Amino acid sequence: MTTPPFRCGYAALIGRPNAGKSTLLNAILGQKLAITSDKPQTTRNRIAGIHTADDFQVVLVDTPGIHEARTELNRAMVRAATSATSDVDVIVWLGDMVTLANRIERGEPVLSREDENVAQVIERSEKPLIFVANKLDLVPHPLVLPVIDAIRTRMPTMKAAVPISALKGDGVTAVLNEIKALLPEHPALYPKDAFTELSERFLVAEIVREKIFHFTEQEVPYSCAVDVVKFDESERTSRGLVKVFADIVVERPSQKAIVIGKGGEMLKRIGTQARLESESLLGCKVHLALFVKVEAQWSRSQNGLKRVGFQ
Ligand SMILES: Nc1nc2c(ncn2[C@@H]2O[C@H](COP(=O)(O)OP(=O)(O)OP(=O)(O)O)[C@@H](O)[C@H]2O)c(=O)[nH]1
Ligand SMILES: [Mg+2]
Repeated sequence: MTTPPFRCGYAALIGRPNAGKSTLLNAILGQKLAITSDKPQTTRNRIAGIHTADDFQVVLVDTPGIHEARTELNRAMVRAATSATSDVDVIVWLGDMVTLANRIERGEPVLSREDENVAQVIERSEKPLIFVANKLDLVPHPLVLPVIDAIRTRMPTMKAAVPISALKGDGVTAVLNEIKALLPEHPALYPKDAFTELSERFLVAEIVREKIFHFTEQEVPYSCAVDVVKFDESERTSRGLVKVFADIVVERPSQKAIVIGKGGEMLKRIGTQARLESESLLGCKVHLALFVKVEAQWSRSQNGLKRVGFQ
């Protein structure tokens, strides 16, 4: 009996904001890498995670949701998603079944203008496509096939469609099998136990940003950037301690007041939750010091964007 060849390559997770791309990445990795929230436009950068099995390895690239962008920051986010499609072997289009099935129930075309924007980005990439119908736990199952049929009509070269619930982990193995089938024969690019190339510094900044998304409302999370100014590991081996100093950059004094909260209560909440999660990520104690700074209109300036990782 001959063993099947090893396969290895890249797959991009593409879709509208809030479809569950980051949740699926975490479900596949079996641990949290990408931050998630119930608010759209949570992911801002390309987040790559590595999954290795006996006969294949895939680098999964989570991307910001594709949307109609108005600010510099949003345009940079959409560019990050669009450009990710050109560097991969496979595209996984995640659709939120709640919004797609609702359109069927209302007798509207399944794909809205926003979905069409996603379809066009995928079409231009000319990459093999897997459609993933996510949030299956929230929709009546008879609505699944009509949605998949509509996607197949729009994208006739689609290779596979998989209904899943990323949140519950249902169907995740089926997605992996479909991805594997489309990867090139190639030796592994990373060691078996590799999980990501992202720095701990970046991941801690993301954890803080996630807590801001969870605890604040309206425009506040969108106006926040987290900038780790010092990541001090000098006591990591001796005392099992990493000291992180980070700025939360907001755009207006009123937002600063919200992020700090009455008597500093909100900042304390954000800081405590972010510290606990950073400790489990780094596997040691973390001292996390957060400072809130105002930088007017950072999300509209080139300098501000550089700070959050966009050139
Ligand atoms: N019920 C249910 N909720 C889900 C499922 N997958 C994701 N969610 C929820 O949907 C919301 C958005 O999930 P994310 O993973 O942050 O979505 P995303 O596509 O990465 O969003 P952006 O980063 O904003 O583009 C979160 O509240 C998730 O918990 C699912 O299968 N079922
Ligand atoms: Mg995301």
